[in-house]
Amino acid sequence: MSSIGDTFRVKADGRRLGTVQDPGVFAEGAVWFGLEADAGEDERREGWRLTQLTARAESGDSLRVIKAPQLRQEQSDDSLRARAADVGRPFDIGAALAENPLLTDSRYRALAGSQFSMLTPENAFKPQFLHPRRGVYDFRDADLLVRFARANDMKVHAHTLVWHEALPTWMRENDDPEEVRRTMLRHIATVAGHFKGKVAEWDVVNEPMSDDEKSYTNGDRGLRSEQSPWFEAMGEEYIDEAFRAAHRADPKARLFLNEYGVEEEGERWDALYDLVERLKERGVPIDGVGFQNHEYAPGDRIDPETFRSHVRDLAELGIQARVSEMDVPIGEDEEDGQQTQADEMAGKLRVCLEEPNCTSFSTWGFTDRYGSTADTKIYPPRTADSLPWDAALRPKLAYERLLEAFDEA
Ligand code: 9MR
Repeated sequence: MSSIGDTFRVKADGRRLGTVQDPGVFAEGAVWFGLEADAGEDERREGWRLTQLTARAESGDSLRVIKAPQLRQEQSDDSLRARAADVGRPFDIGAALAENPLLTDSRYRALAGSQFSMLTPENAFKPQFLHPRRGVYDFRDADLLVRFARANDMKVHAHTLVWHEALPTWMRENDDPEEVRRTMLRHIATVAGHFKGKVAEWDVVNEPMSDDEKSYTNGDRGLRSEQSPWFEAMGEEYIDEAFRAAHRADPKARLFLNEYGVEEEGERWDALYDLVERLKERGVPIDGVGFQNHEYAPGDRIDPETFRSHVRDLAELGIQARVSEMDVPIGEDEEDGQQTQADEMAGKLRVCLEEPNCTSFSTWGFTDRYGSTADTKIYPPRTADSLPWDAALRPKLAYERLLEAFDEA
């Protein structure tokens, strides 16, 4: 890879593969090497081991090895978190954060530590990364995020203990129900135990509701079945067991169930509500429900009042709510899209601020520079446009509207 002006040239085995726009990777005059040795969840591979890495300076330049950067960031009165601190009750403003930009991009780091009072690890707490082989745990990236939070007085909303995605291959391989149950319980005990006292909240169960029409009529009560090894092995009871195990491991952590597509009316929301009601009846220690609020398509834009009615329904059950992963792509029409994005985000924040059982508002990332809605499968890759800061880390209209929503509260 070579960098010429604001362009990268990529070569492999002497062949030119193409060029990509440099979003400022070398702006700080430093290069960070990152290597992924995990075989991922798709393929059965043994993985590999790096034994040597050589860096060489060309034509008389010198090389210096940099250790991890300073984690503590300067605070400012003019920030989302300063506004959230003035709400008059505990209320957190958060974003999903990733360890790589946190280490390598000082402007990302500065905004992350000064604008938010809460962080959700975007990927680092997922079983795929924390528990790559049976009984082998790797907490390094996750611990870095916890240290960053601590250095900046931020809470950690940990994500996630039990999900049907982001699993290491070995976790999917077993189909003895008793073994699957033991795996889940051991994973929760070890992971929630490791972070005991260091995280404020957990998404204990992520996305348990089904996308398949049939699940709402065939007796599965709207729960995701075949894709989930946990449901396959234990039925609905996996949810009870997961919450009980998380509570045993970290009794002070607030425990959430996190879901998408339940902001709107419909059988998905009804089924989720019924599930929470059953959990409460059975004495399961669930504290709250996260509404992800991904608005990937125009049809995902749900009237804030509908969302409010769901938050209130949960209040009656003694359950908290939060906006957990909001992002709103702006689409084709730039100007219109910016406005819509700002209105959608501020509308949900306003409701959350007005409903006493709504405890936090988080976006999924905060800058388009590292947004999860980027399309890297096409060439040239398309950057995300769904978050309150743009790819150059400039605040967008959405950021201004979020600040205003706090001021009106
Ligand atoms: O943003 C995350 C992306 O980097 C991961 O590849 C993906 C699979 O683990 O998960 C994304 O985050 C998801 C979150 O964990 C759960 N709700 C939907 C989020 C966006 O896809």
